[in-house]
Amino acid sequence: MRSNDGSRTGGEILIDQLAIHGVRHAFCVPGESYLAALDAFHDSPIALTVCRHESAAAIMAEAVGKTTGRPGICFVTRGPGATNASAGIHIARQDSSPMIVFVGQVGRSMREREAFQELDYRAVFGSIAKWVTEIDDPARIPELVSRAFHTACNGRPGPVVIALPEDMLIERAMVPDAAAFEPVEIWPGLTDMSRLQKLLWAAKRPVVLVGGSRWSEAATAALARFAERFALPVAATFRRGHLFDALHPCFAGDFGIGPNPKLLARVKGADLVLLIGGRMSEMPSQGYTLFDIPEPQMKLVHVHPGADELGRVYHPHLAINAAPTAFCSALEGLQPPNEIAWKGEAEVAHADYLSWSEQATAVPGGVNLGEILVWLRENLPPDAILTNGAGNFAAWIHRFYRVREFGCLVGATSGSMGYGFPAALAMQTLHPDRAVVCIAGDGDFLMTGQDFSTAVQYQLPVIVVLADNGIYGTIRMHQEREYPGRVIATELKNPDFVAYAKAFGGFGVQVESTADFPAAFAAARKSGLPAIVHLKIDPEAITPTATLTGIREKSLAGGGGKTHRS
Ligand SMILES: Cc1ncc(C[n+]2csc(CCOP(=O)(O)OP(=O)(O)O)c2C)c(N)n1
Ligand SMILES: [Mg+2]
Repeated sequence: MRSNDGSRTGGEILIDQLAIHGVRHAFCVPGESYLAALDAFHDSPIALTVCRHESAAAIMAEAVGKTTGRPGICFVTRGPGATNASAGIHIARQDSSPMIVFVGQVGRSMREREAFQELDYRAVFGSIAKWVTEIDDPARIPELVSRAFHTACNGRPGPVVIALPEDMLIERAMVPDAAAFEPVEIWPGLTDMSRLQKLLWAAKRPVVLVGGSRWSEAATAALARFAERFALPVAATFRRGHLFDALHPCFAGDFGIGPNPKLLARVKGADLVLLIGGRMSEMPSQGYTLFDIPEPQMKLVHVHPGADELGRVYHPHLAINAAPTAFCSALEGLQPPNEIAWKGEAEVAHADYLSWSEQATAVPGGVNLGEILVWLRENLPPDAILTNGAGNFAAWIHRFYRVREFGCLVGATSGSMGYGFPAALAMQTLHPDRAVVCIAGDGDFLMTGQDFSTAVQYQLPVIVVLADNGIYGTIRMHQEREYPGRVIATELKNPDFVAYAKAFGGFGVQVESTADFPAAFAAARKSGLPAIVHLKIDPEAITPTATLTGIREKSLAGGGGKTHRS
């Protein structure tokens, strides 16, 4: 209850700051450690979603940060609540997403006694979060929360963790609010842009790679115009397919795990690579084999909002410290050469992409995930949002689905299983009128599948297309490659996923043949409920082009594996 003497509790001051900074949604698992903050939500305009597990709550917040560019907000209790949330915090770090996690803390007078669920958050999250702090004085909440918003968004975005001692949240203070924050734009210098222009004028075989965060719809549109004017092939790095329309005539394809060999050859053969926003980390760099380290064999122009990322792994020929938003708008000022040396290459690259992704490959079993992704790309509206976690099933998404609009593919570049389902819930919360489809593996889904109840509770009609092959397929694939025939700890005994969906109050349908998918999907949509479309996938169909037995036999013929990871 608000008092009328002008003073506010720490909890009230805190939630007021969130509203001022533009927060509309927050995600939590409650704890007695932050009851006073919860109580302040009661009268606030912020919609609070209560979840079943902190990993889901943290992933939902991360997905909001990832797709809006403004910090996603999550509240968790101390100790086990905080450690449960750590997966989402790690994703926000690796994926460069702005996020603020508020964590309960023991009362100030008890600290350092290892009181009930006490943790030293600075130590626990010190190497994951961008900044960790603990607020001791309610009068400093406006200052420190304002800093948290700026820190989460500025430069390379990332997660901030703020611990809230229980007694601090009920203490009263008279303190003015902070002003609303805005992320600080980072513009490239004029010299940067004229050097880039010179490099482009001298190039023979340039390619553009896009990734990272700090993009916007306007930035992707500006990039598309630049690509058209310069006839440049543009590829999207691992799980960043939403940064370039897959049917744009300059789109060269998805550049993640197992890219189109023609695209790989194109990037390897480029004399100029313009890398915008990404870090070119392990997955897109094909295990750090693509560019020589530290001196890339081609001219690398690296555009990144975080100054610390420039020269961290690769020494760029030209380093531009800029956010993709500002950089792409500055691209409008560049002039293409009169004679484009690489004329026609974007068309060839796009044709290579189209033929690589056009038709699903044949796989063993009654259900072909590739054909289902082809059906989805042809039948979902262009603004439908696809989300995914990690597992081999994702290979079919990246190869066959065609992402058309900004924000329409939401995945974890950190490869965190369990990501897709909570991310779908977050997307449906932000966009109640859009179709949201989560493509999940059987292992992947059950890492956060308990929050199916959250979908039902908040009437979020997401559709999970669940590729059930009865194994932790990715690991089994590596196992057969490295230790052929020695299967261990990769087999799964699954629940009846249709009954699972129904037990929670959702809709479930099983698909045993590809031809049955369209009707099953239509029934799921028509139900208006959170739904699971349960695909029975043959475990032999381990990638779009390889079978488990094939991998095992190849490995046995080659002398028993234990060669290398790939
Ligand atoms: C949180 C987490 N734990 C473990 C892993 C290691 N891992 C990567 S893929 C995978 C198996 C995925 O299985 P499933 O979701 O069934 O997909 P499939 O590969 O069978 O298509 C595992 C265990 C991970 N990436 N993330
Ligand atoms: Mg599986």
